[in-house]
Amino acid sequence: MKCRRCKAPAVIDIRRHNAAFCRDCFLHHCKEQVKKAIDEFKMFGPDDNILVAVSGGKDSLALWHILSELGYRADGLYIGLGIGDYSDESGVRTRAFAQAHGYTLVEVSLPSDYGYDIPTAASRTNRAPCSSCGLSKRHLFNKAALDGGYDVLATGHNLDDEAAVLLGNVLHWEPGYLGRQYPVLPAADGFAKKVKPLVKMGEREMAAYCVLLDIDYQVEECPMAEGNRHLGYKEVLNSLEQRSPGAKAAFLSSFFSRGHDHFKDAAHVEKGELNSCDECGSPTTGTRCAFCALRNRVISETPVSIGRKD
Ligand code: Q46
Ligand code: ZN
Repeated sequence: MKCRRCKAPAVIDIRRHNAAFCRDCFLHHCKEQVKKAIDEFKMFGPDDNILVAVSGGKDSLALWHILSELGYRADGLYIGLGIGDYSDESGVRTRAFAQAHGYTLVEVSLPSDYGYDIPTAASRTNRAPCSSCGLSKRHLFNKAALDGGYDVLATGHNLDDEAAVLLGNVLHWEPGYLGRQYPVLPAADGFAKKVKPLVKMGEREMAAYCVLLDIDYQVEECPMAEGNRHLGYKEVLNSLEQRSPGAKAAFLSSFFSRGHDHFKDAAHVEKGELNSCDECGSPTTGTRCAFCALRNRVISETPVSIGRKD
């Protein structure tokens, strides 16, 4: 197996590109793919300040590294979710990575700043852990990007993640979700611009990127992910990909180029008219945003002291 670019011995093959690469050409390829996504979807420019949501996993650490290598001004945002050892270790890895590279890391802790953690939220609300977790993260990502004056918030969702979400949205024909599923969501009143620069990168490639650069990432899966239906969708798509390499990327990219536009209006309709949350000022269709409602519900039964930042 030889490198497509320089003909040296290859260290990785990417079947959907029908190509193999040596170490250096693979690292170059990853940066090129990210650059391509940034340009194609007009994610941001060289003068923008980017906040990268980092979890300590391979995707977000690799994204932070690639953006910095490409010369962008990118700070990291780590949210401590209070998921036992998993969160402790993810935090340690993220801090060590930031320090080793001289990157700026912004930290928010759900337990110390907001008085609850994800396992408690899940049990107190009877919601799936990922539902409370996703809601909390979305709110805090947005808040950190706006409060910090960043132009854009970048997340490490990769091709596999996005294809799995798309399959779920299609299986349930969710027009509002389909309308919002795009690599760029523009800024709006109370909402930061959000981008996903890894949409052209597979999960396996991101792991290889970290291994080849000795990036020590959190390899453990989140212990609360069990039952997350996206894991099942990923398995289905992987077996499809096995049979016909490129199927996953084609599914996702054809949706972006040919399907998404048909659902754009549904996304706007679902948002409805927005007010400011009574408690935190975030946009909401009611009087209190979903984050404050969740937090109130969880902490009203949790006797802990709360040091609020907002
Ligand atoms: S951290 Fe949170 Fe994920 Fe764990 S509880 Fe689910 S959403 S799986 S990316
Ligand atoms: Zn609120």
